[in-house]
Amino acid sequence: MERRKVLRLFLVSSVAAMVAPKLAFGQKPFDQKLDFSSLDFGPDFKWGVATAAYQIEGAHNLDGKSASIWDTFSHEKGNIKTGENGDIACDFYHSYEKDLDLLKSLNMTVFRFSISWSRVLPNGVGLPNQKGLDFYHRVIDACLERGIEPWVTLYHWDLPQVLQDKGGWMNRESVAWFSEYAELVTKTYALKVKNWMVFNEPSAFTALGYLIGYHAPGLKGFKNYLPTVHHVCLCQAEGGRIIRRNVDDANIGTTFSCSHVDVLKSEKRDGKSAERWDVLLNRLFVEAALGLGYPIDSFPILKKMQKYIQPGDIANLKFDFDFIGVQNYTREVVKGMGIIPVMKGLEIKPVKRNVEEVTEMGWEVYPEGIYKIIKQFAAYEGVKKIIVTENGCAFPDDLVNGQVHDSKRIDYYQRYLKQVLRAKKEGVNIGGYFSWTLLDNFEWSEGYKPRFGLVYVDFKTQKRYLKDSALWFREFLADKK
Ligand code: GCO
Repeated sequence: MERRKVLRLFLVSSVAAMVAPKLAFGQKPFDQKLDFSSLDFGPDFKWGVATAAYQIEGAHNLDGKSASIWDTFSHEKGNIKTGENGDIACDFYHSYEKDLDLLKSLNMTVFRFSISWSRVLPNGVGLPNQKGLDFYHRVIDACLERGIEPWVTLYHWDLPQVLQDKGGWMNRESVAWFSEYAELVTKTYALKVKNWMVFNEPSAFTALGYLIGYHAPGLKGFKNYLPTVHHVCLCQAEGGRIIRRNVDDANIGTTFSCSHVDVLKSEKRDGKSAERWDVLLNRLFVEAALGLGYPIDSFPILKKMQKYIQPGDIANLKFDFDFIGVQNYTREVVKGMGIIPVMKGLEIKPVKRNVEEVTEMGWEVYPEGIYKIIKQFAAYEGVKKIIVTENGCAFPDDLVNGQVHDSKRIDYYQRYLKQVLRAKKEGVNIGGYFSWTLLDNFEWSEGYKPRFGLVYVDFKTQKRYLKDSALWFREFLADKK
């Protein structure tokens, strides 16, 4: 419940927990007839899953890897609701072949994963760790051997702790550090990996980690957030240029956590808050990449970023990405705070809403939201193609006789996919859809409790079990074979 709530300052939704309808013995949970099929998305549409290094790999200090800010943060008491950490996670470091076999069995052909910076550059810069580089060679080779495309995210939140000790993203030197990391990785895998993403959700990791302190490294305040935003925006574009230089025929994108923003009532101050929330969540990073600069008029506190901007920076924020990754789960509903601005320029008031359906994260199930946010991003002239690089849901899963009848998760996917297809049929150039996620994994400050996976992981035994939602995708994608 907390992550998005914290980020949007607590929108409270109190909903009686829905009890998943029990299935009659032997009834397939996906007999529901759909009025569309995977063929409607076209023969070139990419179907896959998204994952992240810290959330699945484990091997947190093995074979030369140094600590990331998430290793540090998850070991600090009180930061993780369940007191858990990613030391072992799904042990993907050792089980990657088995997990990629599972992915292939679902008729999916894309595996999106991130590289752990501190695994390949334990000092953050300088001497590479060959064992770390070799691990990702093994993962990429295992993908290719199975006819799966590796899609690599350069940065999914796990900054080397040694760099955070020098100020991390707040330090202007982070641009040089990130460039050195991107050079190493793109040159190492240039011949095997053609699909790249620079960042995963900059609006999330900058606000959660440097404004609100809910994620690693746990810092708060605009004095930490604003330099972080600017340096990350510089790296977003520089990372694109580095990939373009080092990888022939690269398909280069970057991903954005984004949600349609609605106002609770049509009061003037609600509209102002919705506009500011739309900037923080949806516009700030994509508009920088598109050469539109920073939307200061809609979020005046961004003026304070000026002192971190050096001559030539604004021009360097722009990069011509081949695709934009849209990552959507829910929608945001905001209400103005007329009396005491909660965070200076960000006046958002928690709203009590009785929503019909809410996931285990407390996020409203609002399928039309993915259609609306795709259309919002597609409306930018510079956006050439959209890939839904994350969409999925956490619901409580019961493992019974090796099966998980997760009908609510199947229903969620069917309804969200219908809205993605709606946008595509209206002419939006949508090139793919990646489920978040393959395996139940470490859900950041919520630990392992929220299960997003298509595959159930018994973390005591590390055994995997295909949920009904995985079986549904296998059948849904069988048409495409
Ligand atoms: C994100 C991250 C993922 C999350 C997923 C579920 O989008 O925040 O990319 O790491 O685990 O979104 O919250």
